[in-house]
Amino acid sequence: MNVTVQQAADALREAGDFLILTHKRPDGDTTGCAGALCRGLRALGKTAFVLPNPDLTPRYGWLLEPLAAPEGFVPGYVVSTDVADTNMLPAGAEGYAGKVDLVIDHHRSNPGFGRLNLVRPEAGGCCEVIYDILAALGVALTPELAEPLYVGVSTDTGCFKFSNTTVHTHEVAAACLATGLDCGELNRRLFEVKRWQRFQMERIMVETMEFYHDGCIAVAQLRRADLDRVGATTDDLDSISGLPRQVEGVQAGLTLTENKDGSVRLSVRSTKEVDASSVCRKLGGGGHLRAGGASFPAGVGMEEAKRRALAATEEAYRESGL
Ligand SMILES: [Mn+2]
Repeated sequence: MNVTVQQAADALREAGDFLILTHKRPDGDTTGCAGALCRGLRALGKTAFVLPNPDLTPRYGWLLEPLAAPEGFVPGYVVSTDVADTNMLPAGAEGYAGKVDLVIDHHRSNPGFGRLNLVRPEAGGCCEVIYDILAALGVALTPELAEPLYVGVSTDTGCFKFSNTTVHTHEVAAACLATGLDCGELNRRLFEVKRWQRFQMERIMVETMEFYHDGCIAVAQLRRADLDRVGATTDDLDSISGLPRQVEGVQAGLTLTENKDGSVRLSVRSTKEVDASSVCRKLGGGGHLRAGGASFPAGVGMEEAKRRALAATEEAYRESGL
């Protein structure tokens, strides 16, 4: 059942013993959402925890580590935040697939896998929806709530520069700044400072980049051997898939990353001419209009993954008549 912000807030007010779920390969938005919602519910006197996510890295781990559910915690109410579908639940959370009481999300491909579903595709960051729910619950914004909310809205909008940035995104950011949040320092940590390993991976992406469809499609490859040689971590790859789209003329930037287990991850970043989510859906994935992802199992290999990703992108071009 689809619900409004008010109905979601009412359901949360009635319930207790909350467990909050984040998605696979957690980003700033899902960790920001879970961190802010957990702290907001605690401010109401509720018991609330975030389910530990084994994919969590130091980049965003600091937002959730103090909120981790203790072993054996039996939840009374399960909420997922920024999780597009049950196949995006991380290892250890699969058992909750049919047991999510409230889905809070902003992915247009979300099928509504919860008992209650609040999915708002127009929200730049899912944290904007969390902000509205906390407001409906009457939770006052404090610096400790503002920090995760700001991390979510800023990272999901590329620091307020992607096309998903709205008036509401800025309203949420303004409310966060009003609590005294040091956005300059946070932005520097989130968007400016990079490890040297990251710079080397960007160089490798540039070297591997190939162009198709009259320069409208760019494909970059991050091979496991290169990642290992450079010593790049998951955090060094955060948002790196935005790079191919920065090349002038590119409308669909495809980044293929070889995982440790041999599977290949595809990230698509697009301009207004290409629906990234429709490209990824053809490959069993999903996402947003301008950002999507899909995975190829081990055994497919980089070359075949590239061929399939290109074919899906060309098909999306044919469908749109461009
Ligand atoms: Mn998000």
